Amino acid sequence: MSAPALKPTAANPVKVVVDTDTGVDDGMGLIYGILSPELDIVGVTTSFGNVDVDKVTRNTAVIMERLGCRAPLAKGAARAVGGTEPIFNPEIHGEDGFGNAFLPDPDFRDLVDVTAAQLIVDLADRHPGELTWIGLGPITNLALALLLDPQLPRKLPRIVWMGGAVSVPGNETPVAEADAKHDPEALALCIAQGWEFLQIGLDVTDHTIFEEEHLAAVRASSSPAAELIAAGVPSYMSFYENIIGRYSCAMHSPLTVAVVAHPELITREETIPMRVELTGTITRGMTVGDRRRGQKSEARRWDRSTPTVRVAFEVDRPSFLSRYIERVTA
Ligand SMILES: [Ca+2]
Repeated sequence: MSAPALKPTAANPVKVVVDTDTGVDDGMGLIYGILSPELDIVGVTTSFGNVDVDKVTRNTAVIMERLGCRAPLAKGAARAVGGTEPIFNPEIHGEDGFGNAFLPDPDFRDLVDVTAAQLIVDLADRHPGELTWIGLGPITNLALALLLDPQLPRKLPRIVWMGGAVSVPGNETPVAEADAKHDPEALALCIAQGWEFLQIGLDVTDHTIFEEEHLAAVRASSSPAAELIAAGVPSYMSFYENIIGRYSCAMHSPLTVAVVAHPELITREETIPMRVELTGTITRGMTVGDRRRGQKSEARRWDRSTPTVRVAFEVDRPSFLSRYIERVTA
């Protein structure tokens, strides 16, 4: 199923549902989404992932309330549809899931009494053919929404998901990216739907880096967004410093939100057949894209029914980072 390419503008924004496991970088992504006039956030849903779903929902509500986002917020999955036990990462995202900022409790003023999966189905019914689903964590809620409504792909045309690693190593294991590893069965189900599915994986996000100069710019601003980021990001940067030797962090989720607002940020992408490793003893959760050239032989080609996914391989990093800093410090 192919949907027309989007060119969102402030006058003609794209309607989005943001599904998040906030999470420092996810919070930074949600912040960018709320501040972007090219995006009309019609719903926010939460998932387990970086930390448990209660902490995620709390962090998400804090950000929405501080920035005046009045979209309905629904709490989602606490664990994988595939039954995998969740593994949380407080050493990366903090005990509170937002960089040990321990921000005051939100009011949960827009928390609705339906599950994330139900809210996704309801919003797709309310806006048929119009929504883009932006996933910043495990893809569990989308898989659950599909199980509630198998017609969902006809109503919800576009999926943009942060996760996977096709041409680079994983981060949770040598080959698996964390969000893919959290719920590989959900990912396999979702990519099999024939959706227009854009994957923003470690291929591009690991090289899109928030540096000390960006933190300095954020600290120099007193905007509500900058204050949130300045509270959450330093401990996340310290975690990366231990890994890559630089006080900095990867902008996984912010980049994913930004390419929906500004599709031209993607400068190279390929549409490739993709499979998710479900049974490997050391490779479970790996996103295996077939990038072989010249595989004309039927015997060596993957089955034609293999789902294809658009995978971003290069982005305009300077433009993204300057837009990000400009918007959150304004
Ligand atoms: Ca995430």
